[in-house]
Amino acid sequence: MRATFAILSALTIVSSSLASPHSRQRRSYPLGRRSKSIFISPAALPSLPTVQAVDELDDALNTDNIQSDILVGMKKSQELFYFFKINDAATFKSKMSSDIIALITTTTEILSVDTQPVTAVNLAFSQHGLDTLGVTDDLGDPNFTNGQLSDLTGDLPGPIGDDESTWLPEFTAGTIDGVFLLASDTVDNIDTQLASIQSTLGSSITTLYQIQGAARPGSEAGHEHFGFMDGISQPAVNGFTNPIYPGQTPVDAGLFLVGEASDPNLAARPASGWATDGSFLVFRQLQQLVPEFNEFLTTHPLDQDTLTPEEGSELLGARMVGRWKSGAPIFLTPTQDDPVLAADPTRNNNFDYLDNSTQSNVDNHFNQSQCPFGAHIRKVHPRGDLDPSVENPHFIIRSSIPYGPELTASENATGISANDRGLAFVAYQSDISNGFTFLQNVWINSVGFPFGKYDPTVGVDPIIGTLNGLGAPKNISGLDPAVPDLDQTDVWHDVVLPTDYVISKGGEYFFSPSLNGLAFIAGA
Ligand code: N7H
Repeated sequence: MRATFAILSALTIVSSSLASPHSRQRRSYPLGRRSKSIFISPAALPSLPTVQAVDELDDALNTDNIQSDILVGMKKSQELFYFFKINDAATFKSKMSSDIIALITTTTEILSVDTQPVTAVNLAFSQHGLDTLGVTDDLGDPNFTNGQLSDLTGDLPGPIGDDESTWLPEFTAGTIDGVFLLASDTVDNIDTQLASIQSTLGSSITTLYQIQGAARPGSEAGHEHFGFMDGISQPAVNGFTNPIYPGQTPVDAGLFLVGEASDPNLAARPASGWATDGSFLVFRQLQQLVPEFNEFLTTHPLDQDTLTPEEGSELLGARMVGRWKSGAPIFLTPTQDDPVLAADPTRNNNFDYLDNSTQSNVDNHFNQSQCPFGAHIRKVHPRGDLDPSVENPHFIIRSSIPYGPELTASENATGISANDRGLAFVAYQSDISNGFTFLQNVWINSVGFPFGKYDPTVGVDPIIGTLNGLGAPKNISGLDPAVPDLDQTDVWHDVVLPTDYVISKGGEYFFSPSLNGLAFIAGA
């Protein structure tokens, strides 16, 4: 077990001969340390483990070597994604060695306020970037190698329904070499850190694009722009998650970290091992048409005797997502929100779709009255609808953050978006074709998944699925819980969504190396 580390004072360089196993603590912080966490802390989200709790695990991961964003999830207060091109590989690598690697925040450091820097810094590279830096090893992930743009036209399955016409030119140019992820509690802190990095790297890089993410204000913190609490459900990572909250599925770290237990592509990784403890970072800018989504809900309330039109609209939104806006899962509370349940992370994720205890006379596993087969969270995590051996390889760790302004009064009044807002979507996995692209293509966009046998027209995911091309109407079954005749199949009323409310603006695939991996790249 690793010993507890002492709190280091800012501006102190402690000799590397100290006994603490957490070597990443032993360095200076030119821009200081903080007294308030980088993270928001909505009650609905499970807490992160302490370093001590990780160390108590027999198979504890080397959190000193893993960049800080990979395992922690969606809790950042402010986060900047700074995409850049490398002009001068030799200078860039030299500055990496002399200055940049010392700035990179480790998982150990992010877990305690005492050790968090003022601004957390992570760094990841595209294949184009690794090529530019002279790294010749194949990382064993063809989606990463080809880049996200090639998914639209290439041979490998990419996000079905995606279309270059909605992509930003910054993502279609195919020139992004890397991305810095800067996280803090204020934009000022982030700007200061970015200016320092830019000054260090000088003309060896060019800024290509930046997107500033932020937790939404006040009581909306943790909610994405449609209004739903996000980041509740993450897999439990063996060797890291401690305690495991009820409903979390423990899976081996190799599903997310290259080279760790159960890495599905171990044999294809670089033989020298430098990629170990790195992870593939899928970035997508997903624009959300919030006033249009709200307008659709308002004008199509589910018609239930006991509900007001407002409640009928709220129920429709909840059934599209699978959770109420509060975060309470509709499978546990199908007809009305339960904010107390929502705020309790020991209960708000504790369910699977096999459980029929809430309506003992109905087999809920094959019945959509409690949760539509096509609800977003059931499509992307079908909790018991499939055998765990089939389901578990497709877990991802989501580390997204909302971007863009709050709705204006005029957008509310017109029902038309006048500002760009959405989700800066980030997912980590060790195999993109098992994680992100599998979820998009095989589950989200399959009309018959899950349970086409019981309802052949489940439909695509009502939040992020596309059918018959971008923006085309899509029929979703099971959203209307009006009690069907259970002796028949496919008796569920279809709800027709007239258009897509989430639009891909593009993205890129990156590799977020370990600290050792960054040192290898700097020396390549
Ligand atoms: Fe989703 N939303 O607000 O509707 N997502 N998602 N997602 N998502 C989840 O359980 C949302 C997107 C997953 O384990 C919640 O933490 C929006 C993509 C997965 O039960 C909400 C967008 C992909 C889960 C949303 C978006 C996923 C999940 C419930 C785009 C993968 C965990 C909160 C703008 C390709 C499911 C929670 C589980 C949950 C929303 C995108 C995947 C509210 C708005 C692109 C795996």
